[in-house]
Amino acid sequence: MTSDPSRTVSLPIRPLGLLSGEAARRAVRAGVALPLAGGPLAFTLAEVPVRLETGIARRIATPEELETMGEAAERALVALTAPRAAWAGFAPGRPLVMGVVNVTPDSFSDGGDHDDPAAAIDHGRALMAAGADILDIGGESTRPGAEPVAPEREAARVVTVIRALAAEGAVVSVDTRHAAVMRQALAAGARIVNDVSALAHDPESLAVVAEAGCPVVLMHMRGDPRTMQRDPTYDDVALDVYEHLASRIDACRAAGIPPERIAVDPGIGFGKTVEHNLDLLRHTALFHGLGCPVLVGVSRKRFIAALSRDEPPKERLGGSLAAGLAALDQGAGILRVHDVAATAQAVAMWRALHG
Ligand code: PMM
Repeated sequence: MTSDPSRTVSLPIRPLGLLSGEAARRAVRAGVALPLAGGPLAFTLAEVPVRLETGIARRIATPEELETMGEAAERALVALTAPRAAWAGFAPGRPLVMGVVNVTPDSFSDGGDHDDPAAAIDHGRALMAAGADILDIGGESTRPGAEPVAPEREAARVVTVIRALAAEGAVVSVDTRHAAVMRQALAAGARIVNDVSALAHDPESLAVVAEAGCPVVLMHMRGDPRTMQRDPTYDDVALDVYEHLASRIDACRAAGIPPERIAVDPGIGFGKTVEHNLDLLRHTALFHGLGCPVLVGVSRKRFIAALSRDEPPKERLGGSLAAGLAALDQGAGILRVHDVAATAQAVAMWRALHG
């Protein structure tokens, strides 16, 4: 094969007709399905979208047909089907629960609940006890319209909390767009960087992550939190987000961050309308073509209320679970959530049914 190894496979292939558990294993053995990211799910059909001047054509193909569609499709299939390496020390195959600890006065979901370090540490402990695999600790609200926080202030909010929880054995990710905060958080014991700008906001962030050798979450965001909800438009939201994430994986690779360390996230609610969010969730399986674990954050987000009865954030658990489970049905590997106990229980049930 004469492919350029510095480029991420970007031919998008959307797996359809998903099977799980024993049915998936039998269909793969029978040659009528392909494993999705190594399993436990498998797909029996795929949609291959092609951008034309007149719009997007979508061809439905069987696994057999995909294998005859040329080199780019062949490489995309390898990325879609290959078993994943361990990420952040977690073996693949079991969905992870990432519990949110916002040390902020103004996050939309829990702002002000734990903005003093002692309360945040207690909250982190409670989330670990409730079954969180990872604690995602952030000191800057990225809710729509939020004003940026100076990195020194942000670091001051999170470092004590990270140090305490990491010392107690938590796997901590730091939710930040700022290289200086990443550096201090990693020095305090954070093991993962979670950046809603996919390491594009701060020119030094790629180097910080490359040098630390740590895993990273690349999330898609359109614009910045202050302006992102002002009439977001896309040609095709799933394809545009896919291509953006592919280009950020390329930027990481060029900076010395290998794809095995990367998880990707379509960024639900970040520069998206309700319909964009739904479309992205329906296309979760597409993102496996990037070859990385897929993280999804739907917890308590506004689109849930918009589709229901305009409930406030803390009354959005039902919609959060339904959307999270829909993402698991398409192979999402990590759910970023506020309600850890309920999510861990839902994941246990999902695994018993689909694993
Ligand atoms: N959402 C929020 C903040 N950080 N990070 C990732 N990777 N994915 C998300 O969906 C995400 C995030 C906003 O939610 P919050 O204010 O409740 O933390």
